[in-house]
Amino acid sequence: MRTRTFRDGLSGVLAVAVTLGVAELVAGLAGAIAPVIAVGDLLIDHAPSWVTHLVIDALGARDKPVLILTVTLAALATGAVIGVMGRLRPLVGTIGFTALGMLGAITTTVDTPSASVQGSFLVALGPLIGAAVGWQTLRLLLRAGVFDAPASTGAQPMTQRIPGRRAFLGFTAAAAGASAASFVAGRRFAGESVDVEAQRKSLTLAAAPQTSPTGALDLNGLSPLITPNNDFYRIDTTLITPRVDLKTWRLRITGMVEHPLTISFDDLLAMPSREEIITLSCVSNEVGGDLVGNARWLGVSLVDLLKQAGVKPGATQIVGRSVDGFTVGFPTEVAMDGRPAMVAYGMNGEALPGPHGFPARLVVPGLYGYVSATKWLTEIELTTWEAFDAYWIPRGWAKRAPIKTQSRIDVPRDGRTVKPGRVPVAGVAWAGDRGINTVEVRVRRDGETDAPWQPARLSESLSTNAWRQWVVEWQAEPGDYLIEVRATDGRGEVQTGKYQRPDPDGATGWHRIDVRVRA
Ligand SMILES: Nc1nc2c(c(=O)[nH]1)N[C@H]1C(S)=C(S)[C@@H](COP(=O)(O)O)O[C@H]1N2
Ligand SMILES: [Mo]
Repeated sequence: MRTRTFRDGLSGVLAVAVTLGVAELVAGLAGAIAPVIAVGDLLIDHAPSWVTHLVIDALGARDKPVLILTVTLAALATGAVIGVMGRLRPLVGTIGFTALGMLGAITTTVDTPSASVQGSFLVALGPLIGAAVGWQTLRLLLRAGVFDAPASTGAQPMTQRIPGRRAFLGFTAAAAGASAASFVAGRRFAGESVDVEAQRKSLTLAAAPQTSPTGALDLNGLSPLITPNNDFYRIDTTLITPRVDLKTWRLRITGMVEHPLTISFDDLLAMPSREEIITLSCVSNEVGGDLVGNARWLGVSLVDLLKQAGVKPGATQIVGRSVDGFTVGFPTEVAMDGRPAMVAYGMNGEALPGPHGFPARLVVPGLYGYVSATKWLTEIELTTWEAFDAYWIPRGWAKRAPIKTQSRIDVPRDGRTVKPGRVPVAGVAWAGDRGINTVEVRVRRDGETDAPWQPARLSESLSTNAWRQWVVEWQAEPGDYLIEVRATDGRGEVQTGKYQRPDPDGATGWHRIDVRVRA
């Protein structure tokens, strides 16, 4: 009996594996999202934000693979239950696989990026076909799995034929193989449908030669003045990076405008371009954290685009929409106040990398990314401030989100022991679109309550929208020390030392490190 139960469970697991494999295959062929990903995305979008925070805190960058694995294991476990219950009650199998198919069909339809698929009919097809094939697989395996059935167990609908142990093993191996093969094929098709790297390479951009800026500080461990693309932090809600096809991509400008526009990538390239150095920061960045970077962005001025469309009076909010359904919203007056907000298609002299929003994204100096920096941008909608709340707003984050003044110590690292003598203390400081005037450092012996703030030497200011590097030469004597940093922005406002956590509108407080000096 126990081995029978095991075989039934295994049959159910394999039947669901076949379902997932076939769904993946059809999704790959149709350019749709695999159901496991779709369910994961919906969990991300609908989980209470405290759950999301717990998970991200516990798992860090591995949260996405773990989520995909969890959804897969949950599906397979459901299969085991359906298998065990389904032999005696075939209706359980029918209902179970119908439910799995429907769940997959609905979630993939909701989750599939609008830009990459023709019709949602095709998208829903994958999970439904997968479920049908999986259900038949289950019936076959359950029937094959009863080779040790005593003849007298009475009328059991699926136990008429007794093919034997070897047949069961053969069928399970075939099911496992079919599942794996369709999964691999599906991945292959999905990868081949849009080759983002090839498209990026095919572009020639009017970017200035990417020289290291004059006046940059160069010190081991100090963040470079321009963050290389590969080191630039990455934050988004998508489980798989959207692959946008340049040929079919369109940027639409809609809503409260005189002339709604639809712009192709070639149209965008043909417009006057500008290159701006802008520091982008995530609102989730902790004091001293690394969710911040500084890049040269190449693109078209947002104001130019808005002028072409003709913003109607009363359109107080600009909403950015991504192919993945993500949205941002920021005040129209922020875009119009002279700061170089743009639709960017280049980053540090290259086409925008896939993970950073290829082919185009919004970049608005002075605003945290979650209210402004829409990656894989597809629509800019003009509306009123009251009419719409973007993705993160109902999840508890502030609707107005200017970047707060922050400074970070890069060297020495927190907790390090250094040799006495001349020790450079260095880092970066940023203040949205307000610029950095001064940076000061305070070195205290452990237990000392007060010490003077010393001015740091700054790298040249690239623009008011970019961070500045800073350095102080410290004559270190043996002992234990606390080192703190604070910046003053271009308006003369000193960075507050009052600690506040990142939610709801950005962390404040001075970055502080512990350093030991030993001969
Ligand atoms: N489509 C999309 N765009 C997005 C996001 C997202 O989840 N989806 N995250 C935003 C957030 S919270 C930040 S901080 C920035 C990060 O941009 P980066 O990944 O290029 O550093 O992108 C913004 N744009
Ligand atoms: Mo963010």
